[in-house]
This record gives sequence, C-alpha cells and structure tokens, in this order.
Amino acid sequence: MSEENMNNTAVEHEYGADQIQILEGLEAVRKRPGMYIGTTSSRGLHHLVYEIVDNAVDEALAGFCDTIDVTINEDNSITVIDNGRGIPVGINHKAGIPAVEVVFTILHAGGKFGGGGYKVSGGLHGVGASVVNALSDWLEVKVYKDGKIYQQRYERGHVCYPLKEIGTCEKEQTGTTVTFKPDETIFTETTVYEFDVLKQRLREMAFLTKGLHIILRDLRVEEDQKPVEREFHYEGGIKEFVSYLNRSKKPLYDDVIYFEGTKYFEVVKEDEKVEVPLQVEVAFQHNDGYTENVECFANNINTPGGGMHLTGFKNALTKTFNDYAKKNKILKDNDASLSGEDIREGITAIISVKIENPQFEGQTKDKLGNTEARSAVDSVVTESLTLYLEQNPNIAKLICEKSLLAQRARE
Ligand code: 1YM
Repeated sequence: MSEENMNNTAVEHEYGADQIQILEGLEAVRKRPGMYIGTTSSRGLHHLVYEIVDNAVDEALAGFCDTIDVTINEDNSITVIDNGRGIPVGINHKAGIPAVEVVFTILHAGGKFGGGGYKVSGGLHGVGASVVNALSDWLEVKVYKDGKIYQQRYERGHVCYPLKEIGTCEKEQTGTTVTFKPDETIFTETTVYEFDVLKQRLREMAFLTKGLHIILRDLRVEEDQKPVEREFHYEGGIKEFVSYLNRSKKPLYDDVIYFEGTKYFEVVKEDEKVEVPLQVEVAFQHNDGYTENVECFANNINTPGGGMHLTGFKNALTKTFNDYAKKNKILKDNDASLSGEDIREGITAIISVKIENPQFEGQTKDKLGNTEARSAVDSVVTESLTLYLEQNPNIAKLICEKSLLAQRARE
C-alpha cells in the first residue's frame, strides 16, 4: 500500500494482517464486479451513484439530513453532498482505523457497525461505499464534523494517505461529501453518465422519502451555458408519486387515498427477543382507464416482481371493498363478490415498506419474500381503509360502481 507524504511522493508502508484482508476484499470486487453491482454496463455505472446516495438517504431517514446534492462533473466524476452528521471519524476499535476509512475500504461495512440503527435504504445489492471505492479510479471523501473538515483519498480502493484534517468550518456545518470517478478499465462499455437516468431514480427516491430535497446538477455544458439543474422535493411523498403517475389521466375522484402505519414483529437477536418495526405506506387513486398500475418498494428498492407487501395490499383491498359493498347493499346477498381485478381496474398505487431484513427472492431478486410484510400491509390497509370508506361514502360508491362495471364486463 502506498501513502502520500507532504511532497505528494508515495512512501511504502507496513502491511498489517487487517490491511491485507481489506485489500483482498476490494481486490475481489475489482476481479468480479458483476457479483457486487450486477453488471459493468451503463446500468452498473449509474448504480455506483445510487450506492453513495443510499447512505445519504439513510441519514435522512434517521432524521439528520434534509438535502442531498448530486453533481455530474465535467469529467463524468460524480459528487454527492449531504448535510447529515458526517460519517464518524473516530477510530473504530475493531479495525484500528477511522470509521470513515472502514466505510470505504472494508467490504460489507454497513450502518450496523456504527452502532446506530439498521441500514434502511440500499441498492439492489446493498453493498455500499466500499464497492464504489473499489470500482473507482479515485474517490475522495470529506467529512464536516465538530467544526473540522476531514479528508481522505483512495485510488482503485487503495488509501492514498491517512485521514487528515484539512481545515475548519462552522460547528453547525456538518455533512459528508463524496466525489468519485468510475474506473474506465472496469466500465469498459461507457463511463458517461446520463442525466435522465439519474433524474428518474433520484426523483423516485425523493418521492419515497417525503420532505427530502434532492438536487441533480450537470456541469457538462458549453462554456457559456448555465449548468442544468433539477430539484426534487415532495412534502406529500408517495401521495404525490401517485398524482405524478396519474398526471395525464382522468382521476375518478380528487383525493389520493393514503395510509401509513408501523407494525412490530418479534425476532430473536443474540438469544434475546426484540421487537423490530415494519413501516408501511400505501397511496392510491383510481382513474377512468382500465389498466392497473401498482408499484411496490421495499427499503426504497423497486420490487417489480411484487411479493408479500403486494399480496397484503391486494388481499386487504379485495376483502375491505367486498365487506363495504355488502354492508351498504351495493352488493346483494346473492350477488357474486367483486374480484381483486375488478376493484383494481384503473388503479394507480404505490406500496412502500421499510423492513429490517428484507429478503429479495426469485430469479432476478425483485420480489419481497418476508411474510411479516404481508400481514403488516394487510392490517394497516384493512384498518385504515375500513374507516376511510365509512367517512368518504361518495368515493367509496364511485370505486364500487367502477368495480361493478368491470365485473359485468368480465361476465
Ligand atoms: C454522500 C454520502 O455517506 N452520509 C453519511 C453516512 C453515515 C453517517 C452519516 C452516520 C451514520 C451513523 C452515525 C450511524 C455513515 N456512517 C457509517 C458508520 N453520504 C454519507 N452520513 N453518524 C453518521 O449509522 O450510527 C456508515 S454510513 F458506519 F461509520 F457509522
């Protein structure tokens, strides 16, 4: 491992057992990048950004950060800035190096080891900052914390110099800045970022994290041009996501129906029973069309294959509408029940769960397997929707009538 001294010349430094392990870890990522980010195509290139942004989103979900700023620099390097607490800089006693260095150089070091909560958001593979570091030509991290600015640089995963203090800042100014340049020898297809691809995903992340500001900026413009900039901020979260998806449709009613709730599940951790939370958010609105558009997320990750959260939603919707329709004589005793498809005709819905140990299943790992997500979504939707329909009979009637029409068309 080489280390830069003040004259910027590399000096060799001793290998400890831990450091050898670290290098082997990141070397494994460079040897088989596909195992960690799925692909080294354009998709994998963009995935690097999401991995770094995910850490900032976790900080936002923990309640310490409200703005994330993403810049595509002129040279196709990426800078991500957040105004959270700043990655801890103190020595991690197990590794013997600053925590921030652990985050960028040890494989699979997640939020857990920092002693805080669990990692909530996470890319498809949830591998984190060290993988981005391993696959970058260079990466620089700056931490603003306790009135000081710290910095460290890595090249292809190797530490260039020990974490150093490079200046001071206002005590109130805290946060993390990461700049990285993807390695062209790994991303052989392309190292050019597409603004629209990042825009799409960052907008989605902003919808999924209500209140969070995400700014995307592109500095690759002609000299006399202003940078292209977009800001995403939705106080309404997934409720606004549904309005956005229905933007060119004719809604059946004005309201976007929104429910949230947290259910607790018992798990055994280190021989002790503990209660872990499972957060559920659901938003939906029918339009006058016939297609069903239900999108599901687990820890901000899209699960196009559906899974337990989707099953819980469908079960609750079918059961609650049938109960309501029977109770209010919209369906007579001898009438056939409304099918799930009938009720979901023309629906636009977002289901979002935050869960401690998401199990992604299926060939493409795009399906949520946790059965506790089914019961949590089912009970949150059943309880809230029953009440909502009682309190909004006009909307209830509109949806029931549309479902009856669908039923008749089907028959
Ligand atoms: C631009 C990327 O990584 N932000 C970030 C990361 C962390 C924290 C804050 C943080 C976490 C905790 C405590 C905790 C991380 N820390 C760690 C670890 N932005 C970005 N902002 N204090 C600060 O989880 O307890 C991993 S990520 F492990 F070092 F704590």
